[in-house]
This record gives sequence, structure tokens and C-alpha cells, in this order.
Amino acid sequence: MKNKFYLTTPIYYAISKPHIGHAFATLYADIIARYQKLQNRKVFFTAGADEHGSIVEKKARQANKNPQEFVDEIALLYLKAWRALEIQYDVFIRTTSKQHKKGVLNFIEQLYRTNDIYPGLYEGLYCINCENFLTEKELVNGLCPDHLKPPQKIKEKNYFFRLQKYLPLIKEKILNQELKIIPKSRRNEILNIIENGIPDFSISREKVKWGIPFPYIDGQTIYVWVEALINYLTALGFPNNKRFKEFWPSDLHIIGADINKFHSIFWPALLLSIGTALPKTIFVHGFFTINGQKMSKTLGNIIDPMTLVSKFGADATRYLLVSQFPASEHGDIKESDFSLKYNTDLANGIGNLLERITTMIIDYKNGFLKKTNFDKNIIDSVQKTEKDYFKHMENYELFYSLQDVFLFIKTLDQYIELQKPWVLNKNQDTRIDKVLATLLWGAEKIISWLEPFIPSKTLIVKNYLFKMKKGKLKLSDGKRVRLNLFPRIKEE
Ligand code: ME8
Repeated sequence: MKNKFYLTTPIYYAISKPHIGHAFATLYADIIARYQKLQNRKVFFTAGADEHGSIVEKKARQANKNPQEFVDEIALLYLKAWRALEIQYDVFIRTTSKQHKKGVLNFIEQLYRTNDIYPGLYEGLYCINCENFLTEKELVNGLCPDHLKPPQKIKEKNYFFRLQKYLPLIKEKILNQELKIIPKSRRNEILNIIENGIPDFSISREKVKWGIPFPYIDGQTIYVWVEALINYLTALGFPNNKRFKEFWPSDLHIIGADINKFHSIFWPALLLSIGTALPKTIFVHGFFTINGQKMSKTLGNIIDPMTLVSKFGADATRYLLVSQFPASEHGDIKESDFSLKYNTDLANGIGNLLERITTMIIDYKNGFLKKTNFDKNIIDSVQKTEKDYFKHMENYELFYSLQDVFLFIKTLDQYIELQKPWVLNKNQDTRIDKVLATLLWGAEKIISWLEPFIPSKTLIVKNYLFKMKKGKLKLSDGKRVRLNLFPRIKEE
């Protein structure tokens, strides 16, 4: 039987079209999902939209739309962007859907019966942009540290969840790796929060109307973060669908650093309370700035992934976004570097190498290669690359996997320079068979490693190689069908 692999992305607030921050996390998950499928695992991969709560309510009002109409439009923009980036999710879960509401109500009813919730008065600070209750301590110069906006003062009756009761158990599970938080720095951040103590948290709101009404308690709406987290269950048809039984617990939640506390503390506590298994791994990616600045509407530096796709194509955009810096760190994106990186890595790197190899095989051998063994040096190099590549992929270190592949691309480039197949051909040296076969084998390895990253381009290469091996790429006029995978573009 195949091993299952359930992975999720954050569900983004349906308040504006996606930017490259959202695209990054979802793309990251897509690459992992495709990789896992290639490892013959049974994968379920979810994306979605967070459509309730005060920020959505506010944005809809500003747009002069009723909230449902508003989120319907935004959700479409997400679907469009994910299609353009060739994201192959299995379910796009919307929190205004019937399926979600039904599962959430079931969850909250179970929670209600646990004695883990109690009424209280919430008096304090709230950042509407992250839908988060803040303490004075968390503010930076009086502002929410993530949004750099002043929080609201609120005072309302809420229902609280006995979070504190579960902190020792969560800590234990993090320490014994039952609940893995990657990278270490993010795990330590959570352990510190637990160490310093954290108050019980509100799971209902009194003054927010756009949401799911709290069962059994009049005048309360389920706190948007609580129902948003439950999407990871409702996407599988929680509680009764057989898909839920098959795929839960999640193997991997991919999230950004801003929402670590919700996923690594609140979410496990809620699950423990109703006696449901915890996620196995939470991968926390860093945030990027644009040319050193926070991405924001006010600064006008938001990058739309659709713009990148129309300029570079889907595959190159996928590559450019994940090859900037290791996901576990914060990084800076320089949009003007994209063209240079495109030309260096894709046009001159992989594209050029594959064209060189196939050109020689077609021109010298019409596409037909003799069966021979491969060059020992390249065999060694493939084995080393494979070892590193798989280790990095299994640890979700996509940046480093790409580095492994590009190191091997360099090795093959050098091998060509050293062996000079054009000289072997001129001299009718029989060593050419082994050299070309080795190169083709290396090229096929590269394609297999890059498939999760640039799936359409690797498919084009596979088809090209298939035809090449049948001798179908030399035209009757002696010309060759070109493999121009990543045409060079003008640099800015
Ligand atoms: O927090 N760099 O939604 P959200 C990298 N609805 N990633 C970025 C980024 C940046 N500059 N900006 C955003 C929410 N992201 C909740 C989630 S999940 C149950 C509910 C990415 O629309 C990053 O993955 O604010 C971050 O965690 C997510 O967008 C936040 O999206």
C-alpha cells in the first residue's frame, strides 16, 4: 500500500489578490506535493481562502459590496493565480462553504462538551489585520509588529479556551519530536513563548457579525482564527468522510513565520482538547522584503505573481521564486535580479546544456546511441547529487535541492568541455558513444530532479527526448527541431 502524505498551505484572507508572498508558500507546497507523488506516495494537498472575520467585513464595506459577493470575487483571483502558476491542489477550501461550516460546528460542539471553554471579558488590544489579540509587550513603538499599524482597543464578552492546561503536553510533544517544528529557530521561538507563559485565548467574538455563529451561545461568533485552523480538517470532509480517516493527521503544514504561534500552540491545543491527533510537522518559512522594504500597498511595492508569469512563464516564475534564498530564512527579493537570474540559471544554465547535448546527439548520431556503460566520474557525481538532493527534498529544503542540481549541471558542462565530443566526432573516435550516452543519462537525471519545480518544461524535454530517440528530430532539409527551453530575455 502507498504511504499517504497530507500537506496544507495557509488559507489567505480573501481581502485582495494574491502577491508573491502568498504565491511563495503555495508554490512551495506544490513542489513538495509533486515530489511526494513522484516518490509514489498518496498525496492530498489543500489550498484555500479565509473568508470570515472583521478584516474581510471591513474590506467588503470599503468596496461597497456585501461580504459574500466580495469574497466570491477575491477567491476567483486566487484560483486564477494558482492556475497560472500550475499549482495542482486537490481541494480549494473556502471558509464560507457549507462543507467548512458543517465541520466547524461539529468541532466547536465537541469543544463545548470538554469543559475547556468558559465566559470572560476581553479587554485589550486587537490587530484587525492579523486578526490577533495583542499584549502591550508585543507592540513595537505602539504598533502591531507585523502590520506596523496601531491595534484597536476592544472590550467585549468572549468565550475563552483553556489553553494553559495544554501547554505542558504541547511542550513535551515538541521536545520529543512528535510535533516537529522546522526550522530549529522557529521551534525555539515556540518553546520560549511556552516558557514565558501565554494566557488562555478567546475563541469567540461578540462584535463581529461576519462569521459562523457560535453554537449554544447567543450573540457570539466563532473567532476567525479558530475556524480558519479547522479548515485543515474540513478540507478532508471532517468528521465523517473517509478521506478524513485516510489522511489525518497532516504530514506537513506549510506556514509563514507570522502565524507560527497559531499553528504550533493554539492548533495543537484545540486538537488535544477534542482528542484528535496532532499534525506531524510544521514547516515555517521566512518573510521576504522587496529591495529591503516590507511589501505593502502603501509603499506600492507589491509584486503580483501574474506579472511575473506573463514575463517569464509559469515554470521560470516557479524557479525564480524558490531559488532566491532558503525558505527557512527571511530574505530580500530584488525584482530587477529576476531577468539576470533567468538568463544565467535557466537560459544559459539548464536550457543551454540540454540543447547542447541533444544537438550533438542528433547531429552526430541522428538521435541513435549505442548501448554502452557510462563514464565513472559522472556516475560518481550523479550518486553524490542524488544523495544530497533527496536528503534536502525529504527535509523540505528546496533551495538546497536546486543548488545540488545546479552543481551537477556545472559538472556536465565541464565534462563536455573536457571531452570535446566535436573533436571525437571529427576524428571518428569511438569514445564518442560513451561520452554522448553519459551526457544523455546525466540530462535525464537533471530532468527527473527538476520535474517538481518546472513541470511543464521538463515534460517538453521528455517529449523531445522521446522523439529524438526515434530519430524524428532531423528534418528532411537537414535542419534540426530546436529545443529552445528558456529563450534568453533582455535584461533590465
Ligand atoms: O494569516 N513573505 O492570512 P494572510 C513571505 N488567514 N510570505 C508571505 C509574505 C511575505 N512578505 N506575506 C504573506 C493569514 N506571506 C490567515 C491564515 S491559516 C489557517 C490562516 C504568506 O493572508 C505567508 O505564508 O495574512 C503568511 O503566513 C501568509 O502569507 C499569511 O497570509
